[in-house]
Amino acid sequence: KYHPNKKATFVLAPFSGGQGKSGVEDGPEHLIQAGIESQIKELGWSTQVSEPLKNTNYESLKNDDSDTHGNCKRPKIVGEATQKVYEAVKFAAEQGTMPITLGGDHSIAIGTVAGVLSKYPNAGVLWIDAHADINTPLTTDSGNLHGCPVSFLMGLDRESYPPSLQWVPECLSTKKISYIGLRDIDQGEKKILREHGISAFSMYHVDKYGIAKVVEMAMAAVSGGDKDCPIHVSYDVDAIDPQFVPATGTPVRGGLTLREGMYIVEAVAETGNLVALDIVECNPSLGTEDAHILDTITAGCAIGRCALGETLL
Ligand code: B3U
Ligand code: MN
Ligand code: MN
Repeated sequence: KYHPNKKATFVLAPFSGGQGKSGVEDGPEHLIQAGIESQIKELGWSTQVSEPLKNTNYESLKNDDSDTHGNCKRPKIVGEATQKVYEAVKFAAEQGTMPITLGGDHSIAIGTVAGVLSKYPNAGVLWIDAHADINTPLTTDSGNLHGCPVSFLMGLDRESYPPSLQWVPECLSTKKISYIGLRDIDQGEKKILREHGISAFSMYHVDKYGIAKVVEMAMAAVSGGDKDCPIHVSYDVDAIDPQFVPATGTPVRGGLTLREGMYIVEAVAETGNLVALDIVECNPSLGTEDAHILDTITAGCAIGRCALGETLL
C-alpha cells in the first residue's frame, strides 16, 4: 500500500553511546556483510545506502567522562548521533523510500521514530523488545540512554532533558505505541506504562493468547481504527530468546522463539502498512563462539526479509 514501487533506504547507524558495551557499532557492517541488502533486492526492492554518522568517530568520543547530565551518560554524542539519524530517516521517507535503519544501540530510535513521524504524523509504532526503553532522565538507574528513547519521543519529564536532546520533537502519543516481547521492566517504567495506559504485550501475553492474536491486538491498538494506519517497527533483537540471538548487550531468557519473532514482521508486511523498520542491538563482539555471531546476524537479516515480504505468497 505505502511502497508499491519497492524502494528502500538502508540507514546505517553504527552507534554505541546509548549504552556501555562496545561492539554494537559493528552491527550494521555485519548485517551488510551477511547480505541483508542483497537479500532484500532479491525480493524485488531497489535499495540505496545512507551513512549519516560516517564522518564522526563516536567510539573515541565515548570515553569523555565529562559528558553526563544528571544520571544520563553521554548525552552530547547521543544527541548529535540521533539528530543525524533523524535527518537521514526523514529524508529517506520524504523521498518515498522505506527507511531500514541498522543499529547500533536502541537510542538511535529517537532519530528514526521522529524522522518517520515527521513524514507520517499518524504512524503507529510497534516496539519489539524485552525492555520498555521508557525510562526518563529522572527514573533511569543505569543512566544508559538506550533505555530511554520512548520517553524522549513522548516528551515525558521534559524539564529533565539534557540540552543536546532538546531538539527531539514531542511527536509520539502514548496511544500510538504498542510493545511486544517485554519481560524486563524497571519499577519506574511500569508506573509510566500504567499511568499512561500504554499498550504492552509481555511474554505472558504471548503465551496466553499466542503470537498471532498478540500482533493483531498490538496493530489494532496503534491504528486507532484506521485500516491504512502507517506502521513503524522498531525491532530490538533482544526480544527474541538468547538461545536464538545470543550476541546482544542485555540478553534476557524466556523470550520469543525465532519463528514468533519472524511472525511479527510477516504479519505487519501482510497489511502493506509498514513504512519503516529498525533492527538494533546486534553486538557481534558479545558472541563467545562464531555460531553465536552467525545466529544473531542471520536472525537480523531474517527480520529484514520477513518485514519486506519474503514469506508472503
Ligand atoms: N531498563 C534498563 C535495562 C535496559 C533497557 N534497555 C536495555 N536494557 N537494553 C535500563 O538500563 O534502562
Ligand atoms: Mn531496546
Ligand atoms: Mn532490549
